[in-house]
Amino acid sequence: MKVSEAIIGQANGTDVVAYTLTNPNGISLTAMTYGATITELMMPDKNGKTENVILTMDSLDDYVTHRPYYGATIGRVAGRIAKGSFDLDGTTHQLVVNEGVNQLHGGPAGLDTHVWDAEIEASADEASIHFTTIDADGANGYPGNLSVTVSYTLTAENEWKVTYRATTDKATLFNPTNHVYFNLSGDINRPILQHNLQLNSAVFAELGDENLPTGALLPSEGTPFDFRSAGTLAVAAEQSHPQTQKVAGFDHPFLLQHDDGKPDAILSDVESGRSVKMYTDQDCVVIFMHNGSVDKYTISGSPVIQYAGITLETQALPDAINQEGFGDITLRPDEVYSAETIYKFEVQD
Ligand code: G6D
Repeated sequence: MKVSEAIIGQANGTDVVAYTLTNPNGISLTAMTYGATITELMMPDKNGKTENVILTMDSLDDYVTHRPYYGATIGRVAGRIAKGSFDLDGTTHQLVVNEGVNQLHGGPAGLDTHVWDAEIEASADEASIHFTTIDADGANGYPGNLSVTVSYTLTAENEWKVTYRATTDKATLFNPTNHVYFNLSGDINRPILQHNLQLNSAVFAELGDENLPTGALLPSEGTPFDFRSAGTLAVAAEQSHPQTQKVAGFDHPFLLQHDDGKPDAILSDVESGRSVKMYTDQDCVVIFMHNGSVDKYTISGSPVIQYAGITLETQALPDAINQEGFGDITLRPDEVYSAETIYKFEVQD
């Protein structure tokens, strides 16, 4: 495995380093210390043409200025926390809110705004970037000094492994994810509506006001949310279902069934022959179809189109701390948080 690195600028007064890992099959992954963000995933198509298959901003400054979350490590808590408030061990905590009265993606100074430290580990079969950061007690309103390691590993089997490990000195919350957007066509101006999705999920979480979960977990049978058999994403965007109409597609958590050995999700693009199989130990995957942009910006001189990419954000269900039956996202001093998601890239003729 080949490894290279370069300083690409500064953020928070600190040099930002980008690392590129390349495997023997022509797949390369680039990730930077700002936000422990994956910024490029180059892979061949069925004709051997190598292109970037994720959404990438033009510059580090654009990531800092616009905070698009593209490829970023999100935390302490992915998604929304209603009113930025939660009770833990008899204490009510008020977080710093950054979307109306709610907190989104860990708040205004979330983990995606950190410049992380990084170490490289490489062997013949794989190479890893181990990103580490400390989120201080009280940051964005969260209790506890949180120590986080996120590792990106590229293997000779064409897998991108994302593993998290975290500890805290006080009871806190932790529910991270990676906010990578895939566009397997390699062309950011080709919407992902013709991508195929197969998802091992029979239940999705209903969204209410302010895109907060209502707490209802609904069966996907007979709705645009049922991708147990592969189908095109256009179905979701064009179907007249109240939940897809609400957000012009998906912005929803899907509960995963985890059948041993089967991918939890398969995203594919027939024209390029590219596909990515997703395997995770997390309860759910939030799928957002870039239905709208979080800010006004251009990439290669053009505004980003609707449906320019699709996320597969593996995590616990959003707002779990405030929703009965959504899982436990507390992390305590005597615990070590660990999670893993694997994206395996393939090309079919
Ligand atoms: C919007 O509601 C969506 C989120 O799910 C997404 O993560 C964000 O845009 C980038 O707020």
